[in-house]
Amino acid sequence: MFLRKLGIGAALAALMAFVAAFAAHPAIAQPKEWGLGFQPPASPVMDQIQSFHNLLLWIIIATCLFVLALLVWIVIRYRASANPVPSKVHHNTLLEVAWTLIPVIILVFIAVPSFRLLYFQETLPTPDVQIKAVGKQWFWSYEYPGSAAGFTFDSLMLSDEDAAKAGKPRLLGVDNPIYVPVNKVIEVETTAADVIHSFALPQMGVKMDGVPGRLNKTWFKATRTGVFYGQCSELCGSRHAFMPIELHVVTDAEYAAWLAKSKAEFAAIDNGATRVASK
Ligand SMILES: [Cu+2]
Repeated sequence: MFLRKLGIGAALAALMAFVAAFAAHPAIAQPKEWGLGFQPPASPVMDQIQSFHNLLLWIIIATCLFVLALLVWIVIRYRASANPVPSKVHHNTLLEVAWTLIPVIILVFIAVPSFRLLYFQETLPTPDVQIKAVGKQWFWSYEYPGSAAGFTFDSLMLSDEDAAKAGKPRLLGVDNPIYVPVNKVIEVETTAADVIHSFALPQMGVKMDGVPGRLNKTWFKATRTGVFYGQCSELCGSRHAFMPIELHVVTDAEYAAWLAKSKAEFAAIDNGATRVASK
């Protein structure tokens, strides 16, 4: 009895430690060991993706439990020893209508929030900032277009030693991160120079293929400041796993400072010449 109590106590303590670990890091911006579920969302789209995921999870759990219960019931109730003479009955109109209609109703119930989310993701609001991400084997090039601040730069993964020195996570930290202002609509144009890549930032709910010769568009609005990591999510060759994305979400003032610094550092090679500058 005492041991049992101790076991429950230990389990409770472990659970509380687990919850506390989560609570202590409400804005973990990268994958972590023993992580379960999504990283904490940081954009309205990801918020909705997560609630839709949670809704689906309950539907899936209920469906699995129902099917499991049916299986267990049939295996026990109709086993050979308990039911030596099997029934030869087949076709039951009511049952057949039910097992067709009920799944249809479940699917329609899922379709409504699913389409609503799809429209929300696919309808681009008027952007405050535009970024172009060009996938290359195996790094990202970014363009910040516009006649006032047009510039472009490459962003490569840091080596293990450099990442450790910079205090960045291994395989995720890059030499030149991208910066965006918080609470602003960021439009991301994606394309690629060689093979298909995919620009993915889990906490922003962004995953968009970069296809050579094509320009895809997606958007996000970061709801809090911080550093967020993503990775190329389309198998693009031997170093596919080593072209991470490092995003810094900062305040307007910090963004303006970074923009001025980067313009000087990376030189204005775009300068509005390759595209119509936004007014
Ligand atoms: Cu890639």
